[in-house]
Formats: sequence, structure tokens, C-alpha cells
Amino acid sequence: MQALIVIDVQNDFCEGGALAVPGGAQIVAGINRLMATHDAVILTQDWHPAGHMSFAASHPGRAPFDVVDMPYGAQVLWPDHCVQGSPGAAFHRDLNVDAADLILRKGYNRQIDSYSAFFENDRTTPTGLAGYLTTRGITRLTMVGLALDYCVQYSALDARALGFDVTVRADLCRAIDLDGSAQAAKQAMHRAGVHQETAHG
Ligand code: VGL
Ligand code: ZN
Repeated sequence: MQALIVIDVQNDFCEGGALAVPGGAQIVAGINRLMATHDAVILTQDWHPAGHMSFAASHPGRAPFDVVDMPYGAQVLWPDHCVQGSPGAAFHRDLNVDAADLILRKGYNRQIDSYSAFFENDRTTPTGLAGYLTTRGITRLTMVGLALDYCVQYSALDARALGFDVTVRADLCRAIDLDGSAQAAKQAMHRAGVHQETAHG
């Protein structure tokens, strides 16, 4: 069983959004096409309460993209984004949401960010996705979406650590790319045994 995991294809990560990833909307059509070739389709949705601790506005004197120490380690501060129920948190209007078996929300704990679809940024609090996949007999994952260097990377590395076979379709991802983070993410995924395909072949 092979699942397609579509990471955070939401308005705030697309052009015009609060944390727009360059080229974000370009990947939607290709992702929709890929859904038909997988046994299961899972969408993740970044889903923060107002005043989330990953927001720079929650830290007086700090600006977006500053890095602060949180109890669980270093945390990049972001502009307010993907606030629960807001238009920015909605999926891109062209994404085929109807094809999803599961929509997994993450980042809903005010004190902890969650880049990965499997564990929050404390690296220990599970989202439940591993159990869902395992109980459905899913062993192989294809990952696409936003952003390559944050939520896609963290999800892919956790999936490898959990024993899944993981392919990231880099052509159907886009990166935020802070200080070379896109290249670093590709190298880290390579080292972890994540297959990275640039086109379907
Ligand atoms: C993401 C930063 C903050 C992502 C989510 O989806 O990659 N990045 N929240
Ligand atoms: Zn977020």
C-alpha cells in the first residue's frame, strides 16, 4: 500500500498568503494528477490557534524569521499564518480535497510548533499519523507540498525514522529557503535514505 501525503497546500503558503512560498500554487495541478496513482491520499493542514508561540507577534521585540529558544529547542518565528478557521488556513481552492481519505491537522497546541506530520517540534508528541498508516497497512509514502525545507523535510525524516519507504517529489514541492535551508534539507533527506525524484519516471 502506497500513500500520497500532501503537506500544507494552504492559502497562506501560496502567492498572496501570509507566509507565501515562491511558486507554491504551481504545484497544485501536478499533485491532483498524482492522487489517482496512490492507494490512499492524506492531506495535512497547518492549524494554529491565534497567538501561537511560533508567531513572532507572540514574542515582544522579535521579528519574523528571528530564531528563539523554546523549551524544546530552537524555533524560527513566523508571521501569523494558518490561523484556525481563517481563509489563509484553507486549502488552495484548486486542490482536490475531495480525493482525501484523511485530513490531518497539526500545530494546534499553542506552546509547540509542529512541522512534521508525525511528531510536534518537541520531537516526542505524536500526531497519530504513524498509527493510522500502520493500521491501514501502508508502508510506502510519496510526499509533496509546502514547504520542502520545513514541513516536508521534517515529515520525510520522521517517516524514515519510523521505517517507512519515503519518496519526496521535489518537483511538486517548493521551499522557503532561509539561509540555504533548501539545499540543507535535500542533503539531510538524502543522508536519511529518502528517495528524491524530480519528475515522474
Ligand atoms: C510551515 C513554517 C511554519 C510549513 C508551517 O508548512 O512548511 N513552515 N509553519
Ligand atoms: Zn505553521
